[in-house]
Amino acid sequence: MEENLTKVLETFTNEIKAAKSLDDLEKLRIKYLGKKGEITDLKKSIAKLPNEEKPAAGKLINKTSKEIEEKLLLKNEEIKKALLEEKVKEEKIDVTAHFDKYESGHLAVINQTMEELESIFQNMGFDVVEGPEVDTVKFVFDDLNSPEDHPARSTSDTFYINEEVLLRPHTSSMQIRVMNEGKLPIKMVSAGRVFRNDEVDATHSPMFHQLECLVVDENVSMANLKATLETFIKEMFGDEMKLRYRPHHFPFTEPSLEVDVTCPICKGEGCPACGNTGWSMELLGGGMVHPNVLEACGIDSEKYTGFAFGLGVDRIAMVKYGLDDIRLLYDNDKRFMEQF
Ligand code: FA5
Repeated sequence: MEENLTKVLETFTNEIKAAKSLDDLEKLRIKYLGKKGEITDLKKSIAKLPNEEKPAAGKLINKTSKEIEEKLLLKNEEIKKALLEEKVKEEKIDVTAHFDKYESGHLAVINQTMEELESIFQNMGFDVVEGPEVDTVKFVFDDLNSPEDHPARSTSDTFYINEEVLLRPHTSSMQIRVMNEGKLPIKMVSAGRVFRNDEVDATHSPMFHQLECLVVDENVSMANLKATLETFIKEMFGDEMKLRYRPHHFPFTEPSLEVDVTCPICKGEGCPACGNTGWSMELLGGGMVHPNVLEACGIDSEKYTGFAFGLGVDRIAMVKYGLDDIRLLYDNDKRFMEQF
């Protein structure tokens, strides 16, 4: 019996060494410990032994059986560990591997500029207001003190939808909308698209953007207008930027002015881009709100005064980024857009 068991254990030890999979192990378990397994057979053969040999034989078989079970268990753990390691190796993420980047879009330069402007004015205590691009003749011209024969009213300058409704040619109609709300004092800005039948060139587009600014309160003066403009220009372009005021005429402000800034290309030295003047193109128009406009909105012009201005957002972006042609903002050229 002892000899038999030693042989069985020897063969088993060789076979388990060669086992590679859990399947192999299961086959070995059946071969040795299964119902018709070699150890089971030996156990059954005890019955045929003389009585005095039975206890020793039984003990020996149990010991060998236990040894086989332990070896199967150990090998089982070994194989499982190896399988897990293999799996981890296969699933390892190579963080240095090349992958195709998805291109993500971002705000267009105009919208970035508009947001920057709004944020500058918000920091100066202004409310940001939104209004419609399709507006009425009353708000765009009549209440803004525009004479019946003002050229801007003509169909060759402005896009009409019908006699009373049009695409706003400026954001100044927002002055009327806000003043009509009847809340004083007013300190607001409103930015958005405007439309004009202007011929396209380097500084004109038929659709462009303006930001309107309006302040109405007691004792508002031209000094407040200048201080606001100078603070905003420095916030937008830096301390070096200078302003130039030129007298102008608008029906809705008196006195009125236009503003240019230092040429962004030559920094005021004079160059072909600024026609050797050292000054940028015209950036904005403004002035003291005309008393007729205040009265049209039910505001006592004896008690209240105000200033207003409207600036060209596209031209602000051109100065900020040194662009020599407004069309760059609308061409949708990826090489241009990716730079912002
Ligand atoms: C006006 O539109 C007045 N509403 C501004 C104003 C508001 C004056 C409040 C007084 C009080 P103007 O037509 O000059 O003004 O236009 C204002 C700015 O819009 C210009 O200075 C310029 O920067 C820009 N602009 C005008 N036309 C175009 C265009 N076709 N393309 C691009 N920008 C333009």
